[in-house]
Amino acid sequence: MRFTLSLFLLRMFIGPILRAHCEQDWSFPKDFRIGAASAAYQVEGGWNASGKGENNWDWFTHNKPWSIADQSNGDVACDSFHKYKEDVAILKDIGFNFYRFSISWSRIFPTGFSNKISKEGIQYYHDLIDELRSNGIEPFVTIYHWDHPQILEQMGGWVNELMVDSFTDFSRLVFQEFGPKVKYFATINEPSSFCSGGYGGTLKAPAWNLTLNAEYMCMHNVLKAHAKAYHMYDQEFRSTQNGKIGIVLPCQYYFGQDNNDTVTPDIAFQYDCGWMAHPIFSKVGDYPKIMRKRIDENSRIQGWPRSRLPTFTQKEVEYIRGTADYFGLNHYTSYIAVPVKRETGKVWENDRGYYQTVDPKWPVSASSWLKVVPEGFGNILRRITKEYGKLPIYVTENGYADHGSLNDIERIKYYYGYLKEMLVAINDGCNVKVYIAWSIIDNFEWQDGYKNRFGIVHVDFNDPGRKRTYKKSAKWYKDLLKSRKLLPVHNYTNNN
Ligand code: PNW
Repeated sequence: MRFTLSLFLLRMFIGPILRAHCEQDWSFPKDFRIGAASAAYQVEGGWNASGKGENNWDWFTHNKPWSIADQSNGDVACDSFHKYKEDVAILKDIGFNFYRFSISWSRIFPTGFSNKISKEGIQYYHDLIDELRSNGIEPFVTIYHWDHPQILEQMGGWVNELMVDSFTDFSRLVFQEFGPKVKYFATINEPSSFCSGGYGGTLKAPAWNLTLNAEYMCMHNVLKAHAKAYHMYDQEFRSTQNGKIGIVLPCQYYFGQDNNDTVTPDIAFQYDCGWMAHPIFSKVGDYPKIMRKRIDENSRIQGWPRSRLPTFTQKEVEYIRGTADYFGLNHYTSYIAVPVKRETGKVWENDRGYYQTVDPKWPVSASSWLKVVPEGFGNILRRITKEYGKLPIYVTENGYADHGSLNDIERIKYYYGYLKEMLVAINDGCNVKVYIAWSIIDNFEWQDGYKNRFGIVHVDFNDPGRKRTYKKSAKWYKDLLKSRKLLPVHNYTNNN
């Protein structure tokens, strides 16, 4: 009894002192800015409000509901179309510096084309931006986060080069209308997610499942569309609006099967990240050499008349190269890249020559693709810096999925681990200037519907009022933003 009591006292009093000494002071640099994110289709709802046109995700979820885990859709979602003031109040109360959100294309161009503009659609974004600014929160606008007018999808979507001009028209309107009040733009969110998931696979709209074919064509047009919007901003808007514009790329980290294999992780980096980043951020531009070589070779062996990986002209290579003021990085998880043996003259497996797996020891999340690997975050920041130089990196998304618990300690642990690795990477010389958490509120998680939740604020999707409730992680962020320091997880594990 005596022994237990003294042990208890020892833990009560000595523990915190010991911990305080062992824990480093993880402060954020002075000019570092922290925000939270969402995307139009995932939060807005109001799918046909105020004359909004039908988009590809409206069509996909209404016509192929079996594609979504809980057969749900974004018709109402978080109802942020009506409740945006509440969202802004939450952002302000937690203390975020940034709000990254996207513009619903078919809310602005209901017919899909730029000759008919919805005044009400535009007004919604003016109201949201004004509300943010009057509360001291910097708006960060993603022009395109996966939803486009369904008519454009019927015409082939991103596989049709027509999309390049359609996207440019949409971007021009966004700059004209919102540019005077918005200093941070991202053209397109995560091209590989919808090119591979939507045109190459079945996970995202339109689920064409044309693997290793349509996804390359999609990316080709995305890169052209991005570059065209960037040049337009440069030539027509930058001098008066003076903002920053870039693109948001998902780059995960690849470890080798063992420490001796440094080659396969490198190849995996080029396929996962370089496919989008090399044409824009490398000194020479164009697709990574390894992709060119392996896909050209596979296409030849398979009897295609030309490579399935399209080619840019030298003029196009130059036009796309350097079209970003920052590197927008979405990072969530890591993988292990395992090489696949190949005989001369045979095809490279998956065009890549490796497959990806995970370490069973990595902690899991509610999303099957998301394992918790904080050191991978530091590694990818250092890898991007090494590969593309010191351009500022904005972490535009990072977050953790569970099933919606308010007591979300695992999410706090995730954020603590990942942010700590980011601070180490900054210390190592990575030029990271912005960090944006995904997501401010629970929302429509694409093919996972409302089953998997990324919010630091809970949303009750059974309540017509879509009540918002802070999770523990929201309180953690509030304390972090006040102190501008990483706060130890153990302070939040008790019921405080
Ligand atoms: C992002 N991966 O998608 C999207 O930008 C968000 O809209 C989405 O809600 C969020 O992450 C969570 O899923 C990703 O496989 C999808 O590594 C897949 C991956 C990463 C990001």
